[in-house]
Amino acid sequence: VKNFDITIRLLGGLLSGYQLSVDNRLLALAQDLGARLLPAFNSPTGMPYVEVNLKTGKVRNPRTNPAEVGTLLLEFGTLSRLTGNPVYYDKAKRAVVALYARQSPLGLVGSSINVETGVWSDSTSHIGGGIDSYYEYLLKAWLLFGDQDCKRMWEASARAVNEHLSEKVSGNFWYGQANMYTGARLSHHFEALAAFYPGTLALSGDLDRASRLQTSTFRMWTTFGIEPEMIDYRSMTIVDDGYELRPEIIESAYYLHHFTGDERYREMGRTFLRDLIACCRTDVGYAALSNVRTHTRRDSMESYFLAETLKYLYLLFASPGTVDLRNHVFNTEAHPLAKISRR
Ligand code: DMJ
Repeated sequence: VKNFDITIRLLGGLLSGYQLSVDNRLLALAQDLGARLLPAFNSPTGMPYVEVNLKTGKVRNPRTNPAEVGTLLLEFGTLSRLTGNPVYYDKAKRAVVALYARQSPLGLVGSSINVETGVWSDSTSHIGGGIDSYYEYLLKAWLLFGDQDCKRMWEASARAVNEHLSEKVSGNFWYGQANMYTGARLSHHFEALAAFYPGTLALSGDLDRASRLQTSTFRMWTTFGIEPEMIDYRSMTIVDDGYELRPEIIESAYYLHHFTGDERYREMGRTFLRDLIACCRTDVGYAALSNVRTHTRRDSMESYFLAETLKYLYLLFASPGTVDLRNHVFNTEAHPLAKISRR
């Protein structure tokens, strides 16, 4: 299995389910799964291999990315707190520290790294898919566990990202692609996956950048009637014309509404819901689109549509206290995890 996907979807789901139900069978399953995933971390750098065999512990695929290395600490850390066994927290923390130690002097990370050599094989820096939730988890690990190392890593990373990746184009605020060593701008693409960032910025207290970026991403949605997978924000043209039923822009609207109470984020939510129903609804579910221009549908619906897209849409309109964000964080698959004190 892929360590990253199984961790954020299944381990996160089991842990969240356990905390909500206090059904010990879920914690037992989480512990069994966590122990079977641990061999993934047995690399020379401590960063996990992409794949691990749950029966044999055999690992493969040393070429990974920051998201797959850095999006494990909420789940493995919660497992440690619930079981009293520090090994899960320690392995996941060591991995993210090993990655952070390999950032460039500018404070940026690249798109692809080898867990055996620690060498970057792609030095393109951005906040989109493959890097995105690395930043999200630095912030959230500080919020959930009070981890001061994660606080420092988040603050330094957010500064570098703002300095080298953000730009203003025709009055709109965006984040694009740059070389991690030189800061040279490589492209001006914004993908649907990167629309998580206003939510993360809002959670960190940076409501100014959060609201400006959300205004831009909402424009990305409304310009095309639904959100393309990737645009060039200088020309406002489509680079990738699919729509994968993604949650990120809705997730960010939820956080922004939660922290500001501004009704315009619920207005955005009405637009998202209206367009989802018009473009994607079928008799048996909601379909991803292969083309946002023609509304051509794929015969597919990813599980995150239920776990995240609909959940954040619901939460956007639910009463603000439905999930208490002072005591919970959502993992990157929208499973709420509760703060727990160390045993
Ligand atoms: C989800 O699996 C997670 O949100 C992940 O962090 C990014 N990709 C999908 C949703 O788009």
